[in-house]
Amino acid sequence: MGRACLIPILVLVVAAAPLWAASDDPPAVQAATAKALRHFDEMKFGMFIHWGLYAIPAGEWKGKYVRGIGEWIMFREKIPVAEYEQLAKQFNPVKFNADEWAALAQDAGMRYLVITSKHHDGFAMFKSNASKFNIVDATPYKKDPMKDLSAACARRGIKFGFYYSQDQDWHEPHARGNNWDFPEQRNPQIYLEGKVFPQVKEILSGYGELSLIWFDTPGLLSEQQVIELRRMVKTLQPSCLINSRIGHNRGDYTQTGDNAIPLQVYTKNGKWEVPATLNDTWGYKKNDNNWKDPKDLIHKLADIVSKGGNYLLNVGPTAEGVIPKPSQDILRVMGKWLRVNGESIYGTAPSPFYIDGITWRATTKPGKLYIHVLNWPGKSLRIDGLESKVVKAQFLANKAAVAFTQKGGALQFTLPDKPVDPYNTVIALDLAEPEVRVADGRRAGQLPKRLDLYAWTARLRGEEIRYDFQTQSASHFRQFQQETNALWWYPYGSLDGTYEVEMTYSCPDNAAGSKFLLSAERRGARPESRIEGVIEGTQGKFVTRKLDGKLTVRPETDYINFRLVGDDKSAPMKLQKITLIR
Ligand code: FHN
Repeated sequence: MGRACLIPILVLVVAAAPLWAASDDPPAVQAATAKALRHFDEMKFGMFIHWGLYAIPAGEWKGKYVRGIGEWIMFREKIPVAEYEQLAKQFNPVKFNADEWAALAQDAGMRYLVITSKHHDGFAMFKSNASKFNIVDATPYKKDPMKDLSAACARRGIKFGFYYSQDQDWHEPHARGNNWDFPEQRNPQIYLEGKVFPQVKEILSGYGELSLIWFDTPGLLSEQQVIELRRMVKTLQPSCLINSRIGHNRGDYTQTGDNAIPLQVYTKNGKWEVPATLNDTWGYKKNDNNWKDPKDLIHKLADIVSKGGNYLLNVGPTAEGVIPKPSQDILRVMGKWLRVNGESIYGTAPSPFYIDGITWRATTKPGKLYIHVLNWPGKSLRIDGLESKVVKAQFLANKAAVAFTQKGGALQFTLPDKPVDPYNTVIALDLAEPEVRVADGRRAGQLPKRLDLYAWTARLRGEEIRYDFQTQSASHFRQFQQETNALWWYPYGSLDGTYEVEMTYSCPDNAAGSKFLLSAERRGARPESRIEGVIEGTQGKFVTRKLDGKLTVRPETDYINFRLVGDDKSAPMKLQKITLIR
């Protein structure tokens, strides 16, 4: 490839590099999978739906607010199976309208839809002969909404997929998760043969062509059991994609963590997807109104696509079958933006540049480069390192020409004072050649000496933490027993080295004094590298301070996180960014 970054080849690599040795599959299955992956890569944006019995308590149990994600209420409150089963008798989603849901996905510009056929609570939202604990046999509704939904999606050209919790099932003694009813030894094979295999067969047989099956939280099942599960899926529907959360590296494509966006362009491991929430829960919670701003979501869509991923954005319908109005409104704003700017998202390849800052992102197609201006830089924008000649530049929002100069490696746009599009102004560039060539030192995968980890690119963990767009900073670092509000960044192999660190933050003097911890960690292990310090007062002004100590981040590091430890007196501090210096 030399110095050039060849888009068609890049697309092929992204689409054709599965997670595991796909050669274990028969050739016809391999071909069907590769074709499905190419299509999956083009779609970019999908709707996730978490719908189940947990929408009845909706985050409250016996009059008490339950912290955390709504669909985990049974686990959090250790609700006995016999008691949880009673919820089914009340589940009657009379307002459910499959076509309205599919129409919403379509209006939002979502190209695929994935719905919970069975979540960890073990309740099947489809007619199942393998377990009576299903929507047709156990509820007054008595109908199978998945039949209508799969048909409505097919009519509207939306690819349809099922979420299925294969490992945790709190209803079953031999599955993982429920230690309050079933403390004795488990034999997962009994659970697999009695429930998982027959139900997976049911969902693959009764709902037309499944675009994908979305397994979750692997843990208990052995590699052999997972292989058997994979074989079953691919025998019934060879083109049905399997996500990485089937476990043991047996998926066709990767999930990042929930709401976790890789820091840089990430194509090493084949295709990937970010599952994400619109507020702080997946399943409906009546008091969760922490809705993300549509602008933020449009930025995140551009960010994810520019790094090579798909965005699977969740809605949590009520027990009556209604998608909450705020979710609908947000998604329609996204759809409106996509109707004008969709060519810069669908079917694009990732950025040929390394990701720097939060001003802009890039996506590409043969002969095209799209610059997504996320945070308006004022009257001009400079992009360094593009070697391909630009022959034309225009705003997608109004088709107006954009004035530019290109000298050496510097491409400079003259811009109006204010964004042309209030959400994300895309500048579409026509190049003189099909390939996008980027100078050595600027390409994706080559990082600069100083790399800013902005709060905006982190996953905000916790119910209280907030992001402020004005100051581009996060605050409310509160501490609770079960979860600490914190920022988590996901390098996904992009960083390797020992770095000096700066922190850009503000803190009122009277809130100063808490200890903070910045650490690089592997999942489930002790922090590999850490820097501790004390939040000093800054009279409420943003300052950049060098931290004592160095942070080592390895390709295997799962995340870097920032949090307060000890006490949360400094919770109102505002963290804008952490800068790593090589
Ligand atoms: O435990 C689940 C959670 O409830 C939700 O379904 C998410 C979606 O990605 N998956 C698991 C946690 O990662």
